Amino acid sequence: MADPDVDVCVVGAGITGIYQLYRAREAGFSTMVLEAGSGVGGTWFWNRYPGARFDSESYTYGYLFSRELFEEWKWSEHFAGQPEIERYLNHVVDRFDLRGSIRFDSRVVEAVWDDESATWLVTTSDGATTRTRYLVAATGVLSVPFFPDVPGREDFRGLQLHTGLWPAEPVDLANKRVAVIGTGSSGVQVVPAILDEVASLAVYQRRPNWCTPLNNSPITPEQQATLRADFESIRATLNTSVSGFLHPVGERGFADDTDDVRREFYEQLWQLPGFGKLISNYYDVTFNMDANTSWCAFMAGKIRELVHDPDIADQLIPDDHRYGEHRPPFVTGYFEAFNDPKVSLVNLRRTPMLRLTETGIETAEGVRDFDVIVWATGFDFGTGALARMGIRGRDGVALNDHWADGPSTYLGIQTAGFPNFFFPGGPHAAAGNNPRYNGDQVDFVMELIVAARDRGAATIEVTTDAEDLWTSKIDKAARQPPSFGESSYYFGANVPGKPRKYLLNAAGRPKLLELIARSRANDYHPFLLSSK
Ligand code: NA7
Repeated sequence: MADPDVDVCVVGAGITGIYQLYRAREAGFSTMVLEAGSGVGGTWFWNRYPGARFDSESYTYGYLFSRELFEEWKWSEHFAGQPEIERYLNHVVDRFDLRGSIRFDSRVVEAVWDDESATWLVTTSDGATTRTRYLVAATGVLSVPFFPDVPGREDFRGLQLHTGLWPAEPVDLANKRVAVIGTGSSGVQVVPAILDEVASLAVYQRRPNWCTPLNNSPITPEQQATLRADFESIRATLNTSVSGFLHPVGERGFADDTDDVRREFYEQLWQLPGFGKLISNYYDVTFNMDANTSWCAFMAGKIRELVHDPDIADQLIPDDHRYGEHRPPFVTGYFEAFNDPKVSLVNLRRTPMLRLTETGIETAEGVRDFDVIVWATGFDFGTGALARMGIRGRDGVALNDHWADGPSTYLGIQTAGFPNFFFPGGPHAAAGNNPRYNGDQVDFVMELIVAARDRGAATIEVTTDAEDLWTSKIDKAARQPPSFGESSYYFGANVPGKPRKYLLNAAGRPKLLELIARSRANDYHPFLLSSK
């Protein structure tokens, strides 16, 4: 019978994978991480486009498992940029001596369960194999860049870049004619960041999003001191809050205030950092249509103030979805960029994109020439990476067949028929500040693996009944406000042919924590820990 090379094989050295490695090593398991990139960081390794930065507060996104780490790392800004994030993750890996357990440039192409030995055989693109007792895919939800199928993409003779695959070496955009396609969180970050450099910038927008100011600022020495002093209370809040943020949840409803008070409240919200505008808003802003319409009217007014050309302003205001129906991006100088004569807006709903040519982009209005085209067109969200790993469970069943109609899971942690396989931070995971929620899942995965070791069990596998129940609960909850809308990528709507199935955890973090506690109290039911 084949013996495993390692106890735990983690795929991906992003935020979740690094934490999984740390916890598995701490628990005394031999552990190896297979990482496709040449460095650590995952999403924060690949998304190195100009302007890439957190829109969760830096100190709420970083790790909380070590007070010393929290105290010694001084984030420079409330919302750190990508280079600082990458430095932080490298610091963590070196500080806890984790680098030696990570094999870089190793993309997993196949992972096959062997019933006989109760192990997974994992193959990477270089042909190397690793046999492991437990396989943990920490492959993230935003890790497979999506390119729309626009005819002629291979004809364009200039440079094409995707925000999610930005090269490590500097890209010279000086005096270049640049097109940015897509106006999600990435597109709206990249536009103002490259504006000064480029000769001209055309923004190809299909649907505008409800963008609000990020309101970033440096962290002052006084704030640094307060953060350190408040570590325990910050950690306690982040470990229990529904969203995984520090922003207090709004307690007043829309009907509690008069128009005048609302206006003043909206002005205060507009000045709040990041997700404060959503979390500290009226508690009913996402599901009371009067509240939503009122807040949207306020934001539309702000956009009209910021953008000088009224026609452009109108086109930047969403008209097809309520606030909170799509993931709201946060911006710094995005709307103002449209006041620069170098910047133009191409409204793809008025003039659809037809094809790329050798020199540029052709729409219904003709061809515009470019030196560089930036695809800010998002990701195959949630299941993209898992679908490309060649995973086969019991009886050779492919994960892609098991999930042909979209993912089915228990707690976003396991799926039936795939023993000893976990995917914290994957489909049915975070509906909030990702590292917090994903960390809850990693902690529970470790607890299960330790329990299996303690009782000499060879396999951990969730029951089909539990998976069906949880998945139907998620699917049902996902179709009721205040969930994201079915036209968002959270339902896979951005990738043609992908099943429309909810990819986050609509039941929320409290439910996840409740069911984890219940499982712990019931001898880990509905996970079966078996000798084989
Ligand atoms: P998103 O948020 O998925 O945004 C992708 C953008 O690309 C969005 O504006 C799309 O327009 C646009 N898009 C997609 N396909 C096309 C085509 N065919 N033509 C024109 N425009 C297109 O990805 P991001 O990278 O910005 O952000 C991902 C996450 O990173 C974000 O949610 C945060 O969690 C951080 P559409 O809205 O579909 O009309």
